[in-house]
Amino acid sequence: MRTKSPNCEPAGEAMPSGNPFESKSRSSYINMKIFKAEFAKGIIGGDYSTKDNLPQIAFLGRSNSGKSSVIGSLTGKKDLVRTSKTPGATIEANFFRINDAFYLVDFPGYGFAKRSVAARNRMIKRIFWYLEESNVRPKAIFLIIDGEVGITKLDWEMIRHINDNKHNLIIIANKIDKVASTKRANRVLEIQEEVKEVQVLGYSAKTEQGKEALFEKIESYL
Ligand SMILES: Nc1nc2c(ncn2[C@@H]2O[C@H](COP(=O)(O)OP(=O)(O)O)[C@@H](O)[C@H]2O)c(=O)[nH]1
Ligand SMILES: [Mg+2]
Repeated sequence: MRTKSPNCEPAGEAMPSGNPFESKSRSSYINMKIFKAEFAKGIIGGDYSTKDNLPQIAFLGRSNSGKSSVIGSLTGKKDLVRTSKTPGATIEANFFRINDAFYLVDFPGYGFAKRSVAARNRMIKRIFWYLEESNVRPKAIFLIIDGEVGITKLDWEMIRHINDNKHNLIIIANKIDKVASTKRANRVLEIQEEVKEVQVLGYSAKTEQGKEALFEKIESYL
């Protein structure tokens, strides 16, 4: 899966070194390539198993935080992962099989304000159930937040629940392009200080800043 490439330019704008967008092992020139990405299944019920039992990486987050966009930017197939013009519309967890080697699982968002309270609670319960007792445990959970907005009350609840159930957790501060370029690195560090031991990666599904570091992080759990 690891491909050495002399052309592995970091995505996005150049940043000063020692910033949270840079991968930790740049010298290795690791650049995971996604050469195959296909929709495998969408589920509303609780069966997270797949026939091939390949490892799963879960993408969770509030509605509209950019889960689908992040997966679309990683796979380079924006059409594969439908991003919603009507946020909060997706209720399926969608499985994308990558390189015939692992799955990225795009979860329905939680906390969508325009849903009824009952519907919101149902969704949150469903995600809690997944974290506690799903038949397949993900190798890691990438919690997508809006990097400009920061961690919301519901995100905190989710973070606590993810930690209580001893999952590997990484927070993706997405939409970082909305923060002025001079303030981006600091914004990510601010969020990092809030969550202490959980790692935070800055990201933009729009400009693909942070893509290399995110690839590496995903790969480290496979
Ligand atoms: N500026 C900006 N907009 C983004 C980014 N990621 C997603 N969006 C937008 O945010 C909205 C919600 O994205 P979507 O991927 O559907 O969110 P989801 O509900 O979490 O799957 C869409 O209008 C996206 O175009 C990003 O990195 N930067
Ligand atoms: Mg989505």
